[in-house]
Amino acid sequence: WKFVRNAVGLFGSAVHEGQTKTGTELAPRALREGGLISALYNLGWEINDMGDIQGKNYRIHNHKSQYFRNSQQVGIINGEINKRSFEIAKQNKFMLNIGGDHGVASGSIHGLLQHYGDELRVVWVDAHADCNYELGPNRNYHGMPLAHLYGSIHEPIKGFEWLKHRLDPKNITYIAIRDIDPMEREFIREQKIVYYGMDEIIELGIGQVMNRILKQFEGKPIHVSFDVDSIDPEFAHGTGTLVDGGISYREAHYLLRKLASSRQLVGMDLVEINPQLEKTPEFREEFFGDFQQIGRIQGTQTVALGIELIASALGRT
Ligand code: NNH
Ligand code: MN
Ligand code: MN
Ligand code: MN
Repeated sequence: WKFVRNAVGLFGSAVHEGQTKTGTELAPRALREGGLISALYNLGWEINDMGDIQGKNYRIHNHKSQYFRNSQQVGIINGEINKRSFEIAKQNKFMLNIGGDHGVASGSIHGLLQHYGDELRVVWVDAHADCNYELGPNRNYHGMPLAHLYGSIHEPIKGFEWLKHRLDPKNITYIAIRDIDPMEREFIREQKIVYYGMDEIIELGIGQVMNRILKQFEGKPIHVSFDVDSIDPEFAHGTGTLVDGGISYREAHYLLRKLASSRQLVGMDLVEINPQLEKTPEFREEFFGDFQQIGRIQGTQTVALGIELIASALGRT
């Protein structure tokens, strides 16, 4: 695999249909308005901005969901995401997918699998394992995209006809998982999936965790799927499924910088930012004073954090 290190292809996935709260569809716009593009430009990247995929344009009337909520709509949207992701990877550019709920990751990762094949490795940074199948506990697709990619969902689902490639569970590692459903727990154990939950992060330290991951994935193209709920709610409050006891601001940036400096990072999803769930305007105003370090970032705490996380993944030191 070859890769042009200074070119990024990006698009927003303005989607909330993978779960029940509205607001995640606002994140791509909020990140753009907050100064994302100039932050990347200032890091020296050539930027191919493909615009946003609007989930609302794919609404299906009178359709019965199969398996999970909004299944056909989510399938069609992910088909679009898949196309863009593949397009970007084919040009050997960095694939940046700005969500949206985490359901958008089956499309983006599938596009990379189409280009990189079995070489692709995935680092999934999340409080959750997102590999529920059958009915799962909630029938929300954002808790299921990995089950789809692992091949655990056998039923053909309308809208997902494009989904062909599989992600071997050997080629993924989880970081920061701490709210795992019984079915997921069993799958992780059975498949011997490598994971670094909060206990492992405390015991080894994030430095050793990253050393191990980079050794495990040596020489391979790596995609990071970053769910902001991996981070402790203290630093990332604007997201729909808060789980206490997450990784810190420092650990999050460190791990992304470490992936960036491996020179193997070829893609990123940044998902689950929900600007609607952020704290009061007073809090925002107070908070924004602290965000002068990269360009002119504006927005809520979590939006500003999101821009910084992307910058770290793209080589900010
Ligand atoms: N595991 C739960 C479910 O399947 C929650 C998933 N929520 C997430 N995933 N935010 O990252 O619905
Ligand atoms: Mn997730
Ligand atoms: Mn999550
Ligand atoms: Mn749960």
